[in-house]
Amino acid sequence: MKGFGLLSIIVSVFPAAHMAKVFVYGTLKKGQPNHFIMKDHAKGQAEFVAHARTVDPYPLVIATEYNIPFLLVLDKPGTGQRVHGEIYSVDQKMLEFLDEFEECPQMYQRTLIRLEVQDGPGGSTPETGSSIEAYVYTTDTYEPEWLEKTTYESYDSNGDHGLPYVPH
Ligand code: PCA
Repeated sequence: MKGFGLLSIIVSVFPAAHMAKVFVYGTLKKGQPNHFIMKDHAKGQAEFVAHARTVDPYPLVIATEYNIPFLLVLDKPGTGQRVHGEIYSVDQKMLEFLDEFEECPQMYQRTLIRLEVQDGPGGSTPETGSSIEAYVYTTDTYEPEWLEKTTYESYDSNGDHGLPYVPH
């Protein structure tokens, strides 16, 4: 059969083999303006794994005319806060959609970071307090003045910062 390669055999035997973990900290979180994407099966599969926070601190800032949240990767350790978010297990189709949606690699770059697992829904959730790696959309292409901005521990589009996300 055409296209029935080794990967498709592995995936059919171990469906989890092609799942990737993604940590979302911004508009993709529950209750935030782009969360609908994570629930849209036409875009692929995304299953909530657990709440988590970054092991290392990072500046999470809100920038551009659209009030977009960005996690900045700096070469200055210790700047920013331990950022809270949600880990999802996503299939290849969703990962590809998210890369396109997040304009990766032009606007964001998908990098691996270490997370401390907080509460999850149980079942196969990794243990609370354990550390796991997941992909996250960070950026290293920011304006110098973004470093002067307020940093947030937990993003909320409707927070009292008064900078709601502008869909575009
Ligand atoms: N979407 C991605 C990166 C920032 C954003 O708004 C997220 O929620 O993690």
